[in-house]
Amino acid sequence: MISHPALNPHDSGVWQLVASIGNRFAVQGEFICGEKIDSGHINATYRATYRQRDGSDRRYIFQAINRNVFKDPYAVIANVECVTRHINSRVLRLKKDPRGQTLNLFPAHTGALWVADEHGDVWRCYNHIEGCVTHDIVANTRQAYQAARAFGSFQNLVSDLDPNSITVTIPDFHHTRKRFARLMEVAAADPLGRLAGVRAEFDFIRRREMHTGLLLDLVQAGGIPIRVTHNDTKINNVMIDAVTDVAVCVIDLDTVMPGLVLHDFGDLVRSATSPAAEDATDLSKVTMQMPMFEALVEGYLDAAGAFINDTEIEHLVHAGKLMTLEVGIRFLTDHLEGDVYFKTHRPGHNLDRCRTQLKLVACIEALEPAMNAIVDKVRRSKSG
Ligand code: GN1
Ligand code: MG
Repeated sequence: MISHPALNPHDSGVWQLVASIGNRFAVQGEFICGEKIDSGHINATYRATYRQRDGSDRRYIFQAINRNVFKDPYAVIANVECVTRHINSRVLRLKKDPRGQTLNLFPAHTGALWVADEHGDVWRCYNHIEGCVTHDIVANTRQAYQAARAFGSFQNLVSDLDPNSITVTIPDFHHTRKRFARLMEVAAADPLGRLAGVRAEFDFIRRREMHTGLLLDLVQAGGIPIRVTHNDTKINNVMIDAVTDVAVCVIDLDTVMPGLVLHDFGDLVRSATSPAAEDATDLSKVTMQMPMFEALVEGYLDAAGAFINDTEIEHLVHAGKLMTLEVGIRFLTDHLEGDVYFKTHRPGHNLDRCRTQLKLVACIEALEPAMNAIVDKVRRSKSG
């Protein structure tokens, strides 16, 4: 369900909408144009261009927070503020950032970092990261390496932030065991009678219940720590320089919460190793590309080497399988519930998405020993 029926992308009122939201933020210049950005399954996102006094153009992102997903949008904004402020101060100190290409929230005229509109939607404004693109599918190993390094550096930059300073905005977001249990509940109720059509997918998931608790048990046993993590490290959540393929910064910080770095790495494996789209219908195109996986491990360990522990490294492959399974579970649950969580663009969209995930899980299972051998090789090359 999209929580913004008034914001239909085909609505000719897009410009007026963007201009009127923009008016309420402290952005400089004269409004030139606005457009909807159709990326992401959750929020409504717009880009606006403002002409400056010197004739140059400056762009901003306005985003309405999906209230169905984020019950407390103000807590989301507070988390984002905390993390961007922390990262910006560290980036300025450590790395220098001459182009100012980090994510920043812009204040409203009220001084707050948000604007609430007449529909009750809560908006925020970010600078637009210039010269960059996002990729739904990784085109080459350089992009995979760069994306993994970017998320590893992000984790590194927030590694000295107290997890208690971040609010849990979606409880149990990556509690895979609970995600599994929820699917079982919804399947038992089968509110729309869709279960009969998804028996194969449902049984595939059911046979893998034993995987859902392994990392949770390791946390309980003290083997892996809770850190501040991104929690939505899908490949299109990293801005990549359009010319050089260098990753410039990670975006979509809404799900930053206390969590496991393995979930972040696992979601990269899920989203950056297959050459097929997440909603592809030709499942023969969904494969695990080992060179992409190797590039992810390289990039990730180059950045995360500073803080990651051995148990975490030993579970990188498991994490990839787990996150792919978890998202498959979530897509199937949403399909059975009537597509109430993820935005969909066609009937059966969530089921198609679920099928690509399960196909990728099967590919990972077939290659698990080889993938673990790659992790070992890369790890040895870094310590040697
Ligand atoms: C959603 O917003 P987006 O499209 O980056 C979802 C992720 C899923 C992803 C699947 C808050 O991410 O958890 O992994 O779709 N975000 C939320 O593509 O649920
Ligand atoms: Mg998101």
